[in-house]
Amino acid sequence: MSEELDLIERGTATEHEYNASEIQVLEGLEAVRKRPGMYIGSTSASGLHHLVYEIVDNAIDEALAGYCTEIHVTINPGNSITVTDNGRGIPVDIQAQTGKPALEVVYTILHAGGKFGGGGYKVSGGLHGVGASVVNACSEWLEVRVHKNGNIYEMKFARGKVTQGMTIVGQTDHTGTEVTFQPDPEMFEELVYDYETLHRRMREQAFLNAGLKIVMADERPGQEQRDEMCYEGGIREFVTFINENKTPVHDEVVYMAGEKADAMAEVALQYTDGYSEIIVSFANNIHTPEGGMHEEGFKRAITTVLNNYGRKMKILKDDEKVSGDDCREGLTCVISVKLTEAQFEGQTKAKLGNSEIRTLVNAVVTEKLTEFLDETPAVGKAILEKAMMASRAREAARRAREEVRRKNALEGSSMPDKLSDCNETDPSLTELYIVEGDSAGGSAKGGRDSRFQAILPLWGKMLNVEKARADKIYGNDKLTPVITALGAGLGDDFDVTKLRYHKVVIMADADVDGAHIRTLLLTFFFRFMRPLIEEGYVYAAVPPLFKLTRGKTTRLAFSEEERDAISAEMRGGNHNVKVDISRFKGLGEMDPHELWETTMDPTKRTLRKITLDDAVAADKIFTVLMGEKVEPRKEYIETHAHYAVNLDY
Ligand code: 1YM
Repeated sequence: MSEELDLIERGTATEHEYNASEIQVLEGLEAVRKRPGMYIGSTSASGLHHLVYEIVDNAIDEALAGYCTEIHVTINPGNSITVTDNGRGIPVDIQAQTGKPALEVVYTILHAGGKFGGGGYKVSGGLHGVGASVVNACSEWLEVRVHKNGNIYEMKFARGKVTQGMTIVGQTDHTGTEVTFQPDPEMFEELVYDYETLHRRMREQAFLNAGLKIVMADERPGQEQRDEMCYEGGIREFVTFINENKTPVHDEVVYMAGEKADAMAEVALQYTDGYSEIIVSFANNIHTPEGGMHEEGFKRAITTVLNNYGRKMKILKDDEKVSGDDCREGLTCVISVKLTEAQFEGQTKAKLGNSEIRTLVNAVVTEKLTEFLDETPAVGKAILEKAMMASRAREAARRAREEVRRKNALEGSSMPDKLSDCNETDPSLTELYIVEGDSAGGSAKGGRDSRFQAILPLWGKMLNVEKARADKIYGNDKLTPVITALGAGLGDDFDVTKLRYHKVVIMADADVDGAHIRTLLLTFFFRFMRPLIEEGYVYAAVPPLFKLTRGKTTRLAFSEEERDAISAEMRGGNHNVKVDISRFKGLGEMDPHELWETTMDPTKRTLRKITLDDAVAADKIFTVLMGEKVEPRKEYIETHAHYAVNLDY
């Protein structure tokens, strides 16, 4: 929930002047319709999916309060959503202040929420039930049915307004809440739900709430599918899931938990033989991709514990140390904390600010991890040796880097030979096209606008970086030109502010080889220059697949569906008209002018921004696509052929 919403709530919800304040609060629902972005982030796909999370959050709150064990989320034909739970059911009694059923208040008054019952942690961003009215305001229609007191109570709304007051429509032998809503086409640019997006989120919530059963279903014709998720092991199983295709250093996931005052923390971790670090953290079940105090507490603890253990076991000499980064190489860790007054900070309010949580997590991890290492010395030794290897590799990388710097300084010219740079030097205006193959590179060089577009061709077999450390990357003849051209360093020293181009465009063919080179480059960026992706500087060029010509008219199509649609359109219902269709075989086949016109001209081209809204999913995909295990890769490519080509998350 946004700050503005908070202001509206605090400024108006005074109890003595209820009527006056109610009017202002009701204006608030109008405010949601006027500026939906303030409440659900955006009106694009992300806002559309956010509606589901708001309703599900209410059901999860009910589970946390100890009354609900099962939640169903269904995408209906027509892209409406139904969420049901088997909790107590939203209260239906008449609220003294308003003279209206609590159910109506929850769905029509912005900020209306119940006081949180004892026994659980008050979770979610705000008060229990806050999101319900926001979802209602954003829905063309919404229907809610409550099973309670032996009755089924029903209420209907359209665009936030009551269209059917609360009515008993039948009898029931259980309790629970069922909500169905249709996102308002007047408000959303995107109206089609993505099953995978919802499924990922529901799976995450199932991991975070051990024992809670969540059933996801798609009932749209031709897309029927269903997933049942219930993890008795909670975040332990989350770690196992993330490491599914990796090779663990120790069999068991280490689990640690503790609480103090009104806060609790749990941490699950497992080391793998890989080099990447994955820490996924949550506060009150809300993902905190920017980290914060819980992650800080964890990092401090693990560094101290491993150094102390190493010294105690005489694995580390007296003056020897392993750094924090060394201690986290190959580590997969899930941190979940619950606290009463979570403070969210940072650019996207995705960073936990409560400093008392740092102390708690630090204490829990220090105690429990020390205990674990003492009890399982073989694992302790393996983890410590891994950290020492990381330390040595870091030292080697530093030397390799110095060597590259020294060489550059001696040879004078620092930019790679293959780079055709642009004239502009302000990075916010420039673009680097990384192009597959010398011939496509030639066309791109001929077709570009050299004022602001630079071209770097890549060719031949690239290093698979999945199993490489930074020291192997320096000096690699395929990757060094990329690093040098970008100018922002690598790994620990990557400094995004030194980036020489603010658009880095990967231009590869729309075939298997193209997908391969795109995947390799993205893996490289993901592992060694992650801020480049996180801050939205990486794009994939989208070259057209077909050219359609009728007389003097030429049009381009980017998919087979589009080809068929355009072809029908060009014929205009006339079967005798001839439309000539040719397929672009590859970028290298286009002449410079064609390449500029179709793929590089900023006023006409399509660029796909590579985003990283789910680092866990990205990590899994890269591990599978680039890792050593062949079976999962085959399986992945067979079931996700489409994703393997379109690696945009
Ligand atoms: C499918 C969505 O909203 N479930 C739900 C919501 C509530 C309760 C139970 C509930 C809460 C309380 C007491 C309480 C809500 N109640 C309110 C309010 N599922 C879904 N299940 N009894 C029932 O918090 O004390 C808001 S949400 F405000 F009316 F209490």
